[in-house]
Order: sequence, then structure tokens, then C-alpha cells
Amino acid sequence: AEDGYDLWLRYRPLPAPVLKQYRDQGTQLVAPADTATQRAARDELVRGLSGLLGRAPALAAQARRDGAIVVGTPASLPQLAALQGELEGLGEEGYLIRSTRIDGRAATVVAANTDMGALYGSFHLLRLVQTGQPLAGLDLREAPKVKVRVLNHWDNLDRYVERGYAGESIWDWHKLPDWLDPRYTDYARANASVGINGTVLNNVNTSALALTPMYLEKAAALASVFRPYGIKVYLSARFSAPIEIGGLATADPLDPAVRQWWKDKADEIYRTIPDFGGFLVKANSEGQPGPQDYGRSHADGANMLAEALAPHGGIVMWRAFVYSHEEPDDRHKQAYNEFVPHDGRFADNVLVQVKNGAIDFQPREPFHPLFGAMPRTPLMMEFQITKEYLGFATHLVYLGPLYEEALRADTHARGPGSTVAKIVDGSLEGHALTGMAGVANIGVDRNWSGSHFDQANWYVFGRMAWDPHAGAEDIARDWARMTFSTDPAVVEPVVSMMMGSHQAVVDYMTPLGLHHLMGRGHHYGPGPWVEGGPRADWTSVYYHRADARGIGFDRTASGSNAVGQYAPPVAAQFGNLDTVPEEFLLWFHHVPWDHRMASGRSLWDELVLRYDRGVDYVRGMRRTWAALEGKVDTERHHQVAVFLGIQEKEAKWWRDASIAYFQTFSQRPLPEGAAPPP
Ligand code: GCW
Repeated sequence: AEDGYDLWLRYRPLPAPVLKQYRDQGTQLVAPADTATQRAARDELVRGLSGLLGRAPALAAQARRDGAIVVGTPASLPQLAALQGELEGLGEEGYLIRSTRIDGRAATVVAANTDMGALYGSFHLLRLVQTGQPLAGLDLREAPKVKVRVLNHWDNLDRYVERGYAGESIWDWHKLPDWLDPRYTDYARANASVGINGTVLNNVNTSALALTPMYLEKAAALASVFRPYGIKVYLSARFSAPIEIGGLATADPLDPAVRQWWKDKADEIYRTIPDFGGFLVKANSEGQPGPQDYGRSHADGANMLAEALAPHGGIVMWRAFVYSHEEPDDRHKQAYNEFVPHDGRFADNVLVQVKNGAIDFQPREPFHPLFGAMPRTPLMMEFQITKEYLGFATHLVYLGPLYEEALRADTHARGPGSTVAKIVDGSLEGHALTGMAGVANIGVDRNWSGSHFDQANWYVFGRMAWDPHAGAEDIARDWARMTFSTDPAVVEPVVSMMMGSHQAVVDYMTPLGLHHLMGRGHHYGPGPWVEGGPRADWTSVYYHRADARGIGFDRTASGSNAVGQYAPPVAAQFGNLDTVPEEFLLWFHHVPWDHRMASGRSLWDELVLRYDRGVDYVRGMRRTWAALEGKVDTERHHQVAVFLGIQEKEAKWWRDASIAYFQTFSQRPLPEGAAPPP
């Protein structure tokens, strides 16, 4: 059934006109299967090519005919030994794909230094066939630009997924370690196909129980399924675990007994999971325990764990998403204030994990001021794949443009061109340890992600973690071809829907730099009026600060001065009403309702029209999608169509509620051309 379970690895038969060409270039499959990873590669190629070409490829030990596909390493396949020199520089995960000749016969070669590289190359080769690229004249070299490419599951041990909209956790803890659901293998295949090489199994708001022997056995069982696919298991560690499961009286990171407890714990973990990746830690944020409980710093806390993991090669991913809701200063500034003083003090195996923006995964945020401000510390990116603030699973929002915008933002840390991507890939400051994390949108839903289009967000995260300089549109096109059809009459409309969908949700939820207007707690619908009253970190009137004069949060020198945390050219641009990009206008400035916008309209009129524009875009997506009926299988077409209907209803809800509320301050009529009140 076309229920979405196969994700982008559908491998349905290619259209007849292109079939013959591929069959001529896939006469034989030469792919040794002596190790688990080699078997994973060969199985995937057999599965993929059989599906796509309508018949199983002939397996052979050596290329003996024209048109063989040859996959391996110089060690696994003597026919590839001649390529040894060409593999230099591709590292442990890279590969090359080349149209070449072997013993005088035409062949397509996927070669790598390691079995893992060959597996990644196999997925790439399949992608070329899935997307209809000719297998001729190929000369591709690929290696990941980021080292640690991980999913963060916010999955609790009772299978509740925090901010998860795709059903329960896929980790069936109760039946582990004995029952290895086949879904775990499919999960690993999907991740490997986009280059994801790690997974943090449990929520950052975690119970210490995840580190007890019982759960370590379960995690080890998952690790054994993932290992052939190059995916390491990591765990979120609760900072107070030495007290809760260790029986100590303190978790003070400078206490020798505490340090010893963590060393012993690390030894125990590595006895159970020899290639364990390391810890992810949320400390002193939203009520979680941490080193500050003992008057110690984030660096003290991170380094203690780093010391325990270092002998085993493990790493610590220490989150910079820290704030206390009792802190009255602008929340935008807290992470920077707490972390920058410790730059250079973190151990070598620590990455500081920073969300893309300073508030919290909003539909649009300026880049986090920590990027560029900690040159001596490797900073990893944390993106959210699950759509906590973007309409959950029913709103069609492709996150590629959001990720791309964040990664291409210029921090100016070392002059123009100091993009966030160059900080994340380590090239700006010469860091070798690099990483990108994505908060997973995966659950037990048949389609994994809660909707068909949300699969694209998992997909694009993986592709951008592999290459943070990649383009969102190219990736959307690959995904659409693999997921729906190679017919341009499907692909192009789908890609165009996807590419405008991020701007649309910004428009109908939080236009012009507004942020955090979502209903309290659930973060779903509009709630600019703040039920339950203001909170200290919302700096008394919530982030929009609407009043009779205008709207927006003054983060310039006359306000919270969060702009002062950016490099001077960026601070100058954001801090000046004349130069701040309009998309961040109300993020940084409190602006009069009659302020003249670039369009010539007043701020109020522009705001209303942006809300309208967002709703119109969703209507446009519905029309575009409706026209694809018959070109996309009925089952998936129907669900997407219904979800788009929900999205339109809710986009209007957002628009109407927000405008009605802000109008109580602006006291201005709706501009001409605006949708009439409901
Ligand atoms: O976005 C907020 C979420 C919390 C989450 C927190 C975090 C895991 O609302 O649910 O907790 O961020 O990132 O730690």
C-alpha cells in the first residue's frame, strides 16, 4: 500500500522509456558481502535495483560484462585496487562514483576506503537511478563536511515523545532487548541513505533510568541493529544521575566521588556498547539539574563528563539552550551570557550544541549570536525537524529554506563570508570536531513523520548535515522525485509548493519578525494574549509588546541590547531601523503602527496583508495539489489534500485571531484588499 512507510526509498519501477538504458548499465552487480556493512550495501542495491528496474540484478564476483555496477573498497574487491590513489582525501565515510572501464569493459564504480563509504555511495547511486539521472559520464566525489550528524529523539522511556506529532516512540523499550522490530532496520536504512551517523535515543529532559543496566542492554540491542549502517548510539544523560541512580549525596562536578561515578558509568557503558557515541546534556535549563546547582559552570559540568568518556573515544554534546523562566532579562541574551565567558575552557571532546536561533525554533529567527562568538569552542547546530512551532504534522512546511537561511547567515566573525555553515563545518576556526543535530519527527505512525511531506524534513536535515552548503531546492527536487514521481509535471509543482511553504507559515503565524505568539504550553494555535499572564522571561508583555504606539521588541541599545551580542557589522545592521531586514523588523525594534515599509504601506497595513498572503499561499497549495490528482497515488494524495484543508482552516485562525488581537492596540481599520473579518 502507498502508506508512506517506504519513505524516499520506494524503489517503484521506472517508466518504460528510461528502463532499457538503466538495464544496459546494470547488467551485473559486483558487491562483496563478507561483512555486515557490505551485506547492507548489497541488500540495498538488490532491493533498489530490483524494484526500480523490475528485475533482480545478476550478482557476480567480478565484472565480466559491459554495464556492471561494481561496489566496494580496494580491500574488498581486487578489481578496485587500481583506484587506491584516487580514494585519498575521501576519509572514512566518503566515496567516489565513476563511469569507467574495468578490464576493458564499461562499468559504473562505487569505491571507498571503507565499507561505510561504499554503503553511502550505494545509496547515492540508487538516488541517481531513482531521480532519473543517466549513469553515464559519472565522476562524483563525496565526503561529509560535518563529522557528527545526529538525530535527537525527544523520546521518553514510557514512549511519550515530547513535541512529537507522529505517534509514540518507535523504541519499544518493553520488548527490548529481545525483540528487534524490523522497523529498527528500516530506520537505520533511511538514516544511512541521507548520511545520518548517530542517534540520541532518549529525550534531553531525561530520567536517569536511561543509564541503568537494564536500559543499557536495550540500547545495546538497538546499537547492534544500527552498527552495520554506520549509526552510533548516544544517550541523554541526566546531570543528577549520581544521586538518583548512584546513591551519592551530590552531583557536584568537582566532587571526586561524582567524577569517579561517571568514569565507572562510562566504563560500564562501553563494556555494553563498545562503539557508544557519547552523551547529550541539557543542564540548568527549564528546571533540569546541572552544574550551576553547585555554583559550577557549564564548562565544569561538560568537562567532567568529557573526562569520563575520553578514554573510550566518546564525546559530549552540551546544549546551549539554557534559560530560566525566572530570569527577567531578555531570554535572547541568556545563552551568550552564560557560555561566552567559558570559550576555550571546554575539553577537546566537547561540542556545544546551539539552536539555530536564540529564542526557540520559531518559524523564523535571526541566527543565534553564539555562532561566531566562541571561536575556541566547536559549536554544533541544533535544528528542530519536528514542527513544534510550525503547525505540528498537518501543516505542509518544508524546512529546507529555514535551515538554508540559518546556515547561510553571515556572522561576520572573521569578516564578511563568515557564515554559520563555516562555523558548523569547522572551516572558519579550524575545528576538526564538528556536528549537526536534528530533533527527530519520527514516531510509530505508518508514514513515520505524521504526514507525507514531513518526511522531507527528515530527509533535508540529513542532506544538510552531510553538506551544510547544499541547496534546499535541489534537495526538495531529489526528495519529490524519489517520493512521488519523476514526472516533471509532478515534481515541479511539488517543489514550488515546498519552497514557498516556509515563508507562508511565517506570514500567517509570525510575520515581520514577530515570535513566540503561540498558545502557552502546547505551542499550536495563536496565543498572543498570553493566557495565564506574563512570565519573567517574557519580559512583562510577551515578545510582541504591542501597545497604542506600535509593536515589536526593542533589542537595540535603547532596549535589551541583544543586538550587542552580534559582531559589530551585524549589530549595526540589525540595530538600525533603516537597515534591519524587514523579516526581522519586529524582532529587534518596537515600531510605530504608521512606520513606512519598503512597500510604501504603513506597518499596520503591511502586517495585515502578510497574514493574508500566508493564507493565500495555502489556498494556492491546495489548488496545485488538487491538480495532481491521478498523478499521485490516491492514498497519499487524499491524505495530503485533507491536511492542506486543515492547514487552510488553521492559517485563517492564526490570521484572524492575531489581527483581531493586535487591532485592539493599533485601533486602525483593515487596509483595502484585506480579507473581511470572519
Ligand atoms: O522548545 C522547547 C520545548 C521543550 C524542549 C525545550 C528544549 C525538550 O518546548 O519541550 O524540551 O525546548 O529544547 O530543551
